[in-house]
Amino acid sequence: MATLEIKVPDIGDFTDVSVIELLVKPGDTVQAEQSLLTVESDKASMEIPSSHAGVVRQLLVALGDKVRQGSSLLLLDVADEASAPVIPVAMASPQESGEKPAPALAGTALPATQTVATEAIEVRVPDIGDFKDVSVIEVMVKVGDTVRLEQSLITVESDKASMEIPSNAAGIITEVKVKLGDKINIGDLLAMLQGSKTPAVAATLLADQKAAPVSDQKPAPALASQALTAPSSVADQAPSVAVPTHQPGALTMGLPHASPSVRKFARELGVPLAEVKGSGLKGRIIDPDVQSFTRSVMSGALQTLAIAAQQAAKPAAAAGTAAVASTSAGLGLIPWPKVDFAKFGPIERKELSRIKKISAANLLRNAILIPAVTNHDDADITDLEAFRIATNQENDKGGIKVTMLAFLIKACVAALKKFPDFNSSLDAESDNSALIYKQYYHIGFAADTPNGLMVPVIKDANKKGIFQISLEMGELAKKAREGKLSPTEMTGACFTISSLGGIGGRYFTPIINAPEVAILGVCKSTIQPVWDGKAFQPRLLLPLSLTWDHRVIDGAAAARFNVYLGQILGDLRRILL
Ligand code: CAO
Repeated sequence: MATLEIKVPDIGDFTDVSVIELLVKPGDTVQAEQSLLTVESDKASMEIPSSHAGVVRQLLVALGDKVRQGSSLLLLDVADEASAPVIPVAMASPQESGEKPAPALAGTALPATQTVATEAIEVRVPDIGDFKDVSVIEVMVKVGDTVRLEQSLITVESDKASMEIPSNAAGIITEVKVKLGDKINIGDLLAMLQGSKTPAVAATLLADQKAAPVSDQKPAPALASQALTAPSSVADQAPSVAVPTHQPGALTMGLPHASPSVRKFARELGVPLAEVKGSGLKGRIIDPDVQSFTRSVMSGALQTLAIAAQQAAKPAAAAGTAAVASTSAGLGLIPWPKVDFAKFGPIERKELSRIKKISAANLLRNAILIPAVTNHDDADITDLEAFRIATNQENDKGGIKVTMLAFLIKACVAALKKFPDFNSSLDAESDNSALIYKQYYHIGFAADTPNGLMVPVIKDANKKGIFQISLEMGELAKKAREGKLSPTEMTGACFTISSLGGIGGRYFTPIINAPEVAILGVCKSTIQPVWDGKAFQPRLLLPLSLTWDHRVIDGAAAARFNVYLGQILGDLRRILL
């Protein structure tokens, strides 16, 4: 075991870039090329990969630190034989680049025509820490694929994180023992492969596979035929391969090269990574690549919708429209205007924050793909606000401030219980042909942060009181503003509330946070004259804007939901009924 100091590699023109995301922590097992952290300059963000596989001993940077090429990032415990530099995926061959071959491989390259023994190897789930019964969400290899040592075979996901499981050997996959949706644990058999666990042999085997496409369905022909004709001089008559000496060359792996977080992001958007062009280091696919892919698909979808609308409106001209469309990149919309704003006055260009870029892709998808309708209503919160103020005056529970949003969360839980369709999601696995009803009540709330909009989630809001919800909300909102929310704290919501009440405004049309089916927008309460049958009374009215997915919810149900919500907020005792 050796401890290596992992440093920032050559990152081009980036100097003194800020660390905006730490993707690993002490104790984590990382693979070579796995992203360790994300840095952001005023121009772009990029993930910094590990040059080695190993276990993180200590982080040497914190969020907000500035780093540049050569800055120390972390200490990594690596196996002795792994402490030599790793050959990066898809690197240029040493001959082409003029570099020396990586020492470990150069020093152990086998002589020409040496026979190398391969064996049938079981690839099992290694120690993956606290993860139990995690779901297989991606199988990255198939029978016949050639894999290298430490290459990711599958991705698993728990409710906390996703992780890629690497191969403990190099060779050709002969059997894949898991499929999508399987639950796996440490020690489970993942795959069988014909190959070697010895790094030197493994590397040499792989070096010889340059000509064999790794994603080929059949076993790589060269290897297969050599296995048949090779002298059976190896114990157990194991197939053996005559391996001519090769410098390690460009290993063109058939898999898209992306970190688990990027894979997860792509899956959420339904983006096929294989079709995305990576702009990161060594062609690595990074978040902005997924976003721009989504944008291009979405603009295509919009343009197709526009064509459909044109054709519906002008049936006679439809053929002509389609013909024009097909000549302009197959689509009918005029392009987004490109304006040289500087012609009209001084300007300044500022890159969008990473969060803004991510939410942009999500918002665009949700705005386009959900047939959303918004109902506006008012709730009379005169008594509730008086009760809230009185409670805050009495409150001796460590200075917890009871907020209107905490009452709204409780009221929404009651409404979700009464109208379960609002607590459902379309089953994307079956092409939206079923609804999944959730029996838990996790409520997201939009928080405005310097970096953009974030949605922390109050878990099990049905089991919590107003004080606890107020306290948690305060903590989560603070974390959101400081950029310290963990993925767990931002996932799993059934329904979201977006409150602009502290700021102002009357009504707005919030965008549903897919795969949720509704969202409640709340604006500033104002005193309004309300007719009580005899006279106008000054009442405090809270404007509510409920946006709902018309595929799941009907207008009448939405109106009832809002009315019920108003009744609860008008008299919280109704929750007890
Ligand atoms: N009507 C009138 N006043 C309200 C109100 C309402 N509906 N809701 C809150 N207020 C008042 C509170 O009484 C409080 O006033 P005081 O400081 O005088 O007590 C003030 O506004 C701040 O309220 P709060 O501390 O209770 O905070 P909050 O619960 O309203 O908001 C949070 C917390 C995190 C939701 C908020 O800070 C925030 O980020 N809101 C923006 C959300 C957003 O951006 N939504 C848009 C998403 S779509 O782009």
